[in-house]
Amino acid sequence: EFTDPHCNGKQVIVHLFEWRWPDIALECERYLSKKGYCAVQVSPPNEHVVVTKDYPRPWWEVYQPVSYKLTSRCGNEDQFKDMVSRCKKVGVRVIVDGVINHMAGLGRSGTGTAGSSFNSDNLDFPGVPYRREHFNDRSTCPSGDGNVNNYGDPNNVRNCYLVGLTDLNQGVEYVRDKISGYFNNLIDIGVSGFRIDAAKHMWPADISAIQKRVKDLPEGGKAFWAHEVIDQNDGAIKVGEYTSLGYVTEMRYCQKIAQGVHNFGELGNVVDYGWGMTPSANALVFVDNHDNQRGHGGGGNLITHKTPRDYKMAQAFTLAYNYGFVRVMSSYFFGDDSDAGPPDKDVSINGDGSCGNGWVCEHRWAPIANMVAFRNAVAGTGIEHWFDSGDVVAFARGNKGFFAMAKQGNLDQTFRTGLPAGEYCDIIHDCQQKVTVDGSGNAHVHISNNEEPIVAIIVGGPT
Ligand code: QV4
Ligand code: CA
Repeated sequence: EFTDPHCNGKQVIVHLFEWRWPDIALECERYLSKKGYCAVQVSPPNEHVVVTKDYPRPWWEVYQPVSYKLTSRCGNEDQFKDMVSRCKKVGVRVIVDGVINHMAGLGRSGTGTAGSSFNSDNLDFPGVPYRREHFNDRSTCPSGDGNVNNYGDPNNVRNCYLVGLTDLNQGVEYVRDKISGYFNNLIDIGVSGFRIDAAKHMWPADISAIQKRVKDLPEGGKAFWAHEVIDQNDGAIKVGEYTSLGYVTEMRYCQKIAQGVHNFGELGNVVDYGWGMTPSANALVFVDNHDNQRGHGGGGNLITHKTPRDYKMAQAFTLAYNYGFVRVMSSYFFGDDSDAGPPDKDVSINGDGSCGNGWVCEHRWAPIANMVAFRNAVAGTGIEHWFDSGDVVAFARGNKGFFAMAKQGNLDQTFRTGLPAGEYCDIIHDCQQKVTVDGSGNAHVHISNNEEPIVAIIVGGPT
């Protein structure tokens, strides 16, 4: 019942990280709807702290809530409502990043982005209002300094303060009501689902109790839920504790796809259930996310937009493969400064469709954007005709699509595609080359040694 983000079969969501609401509304209308994206995950829309001390406006200030009023660094309530309705009108759903594990961090006080006063050290958030009795205290947190510091102990992970963030007690009825009230307000506005921030730091039973108070969508059916649970086989908490509540983030995939792109011989094992990876039907899958691309949340060896050729291969493969529900990351440039906030400028669109003003827009890179149609077209099919030579990987998705990738480029090879005979457009290169499938389902594939050494064709695609 949690498996459908109400997208009429569309299979891919995009995270427009720290985009402002007017830019997202435009992007839904001018791009996401046309490329077949199902939904956009937006940054937390609720009131948060304004960090200026030590660092001017870091990106992570939006993860320190002050209230559930809808004015954030991304825009005000009217802009938020306008975005949701304009996206929905063109068939793109909005998924909100729900920060409900905690409020602002210790040591912070003053006024939030919507004008509410607050004082973290006094556990006082009048904009909700939350008071001391709504937070976890040391009686249930087994940690010397009150912070999460022992991932081997669920009580420590869930009842203590994550990096000093004042930890709400979701076991309290009043807290459940406030959080579900916030979500219900968003559903009334037209929001279709939630990414639950720091779900690992909340008890699954408490999340479930909150979900039960959240209304169905006006169009029918339950909201889409994706729980952020970082499980790298390195602690007591497992993604499996959350799969009955919705999708769970599968962080191990980030490592696996990076290994696979570095050595194509590993791509056949990119999903390793023996390693504890979550079943496909429960997995929210991505090449990187806003945390690990800048070394937060465990970081690790992964691929980001900073190595575009590898990134295109990783993301295109992920969209072609049949594991999980895919979220595409869309970033802004940040150089070596991992605290740097988003550009203080609109998302501008260049003549060639790429973005300017510091926005990366991976979701517009052709091998990524055009593979959204591929994944939509092949939904429900399996992997067939797998070929893997160490430098080359190719496979079909049922008799609906065929995908090939050559690490060094310079490929001229005949493959079984399993597709009906005909002439198909290579969607990776906007139809600059065609692929002819013969009567026995074979096709000769040419890949040059360029920035996107990939070919993909689909039944029913552009001709
Ligand atoms: C500092 C000290 C602490 C001290 C505290 C209080 O480091 O030791 O206790 O002050 O005095 C920021 C700062 C951090 C600061 C904290 C509190 O980086 O140094 O603590 O604020 O003021 C993002 C960032 C965090 C940021 C946080 C809140 O990643 O760096 O903390 O926002 O602004 C784990 C979790 C996982 C989490 C991941 C990052 O299991 O749930 O770490 N991922 C999600 C989000 C992530 C976000 C949060 C959770 C918190 O994806 O972006 O953290 O909402 O793996
Ligand atoms: Ca908690």
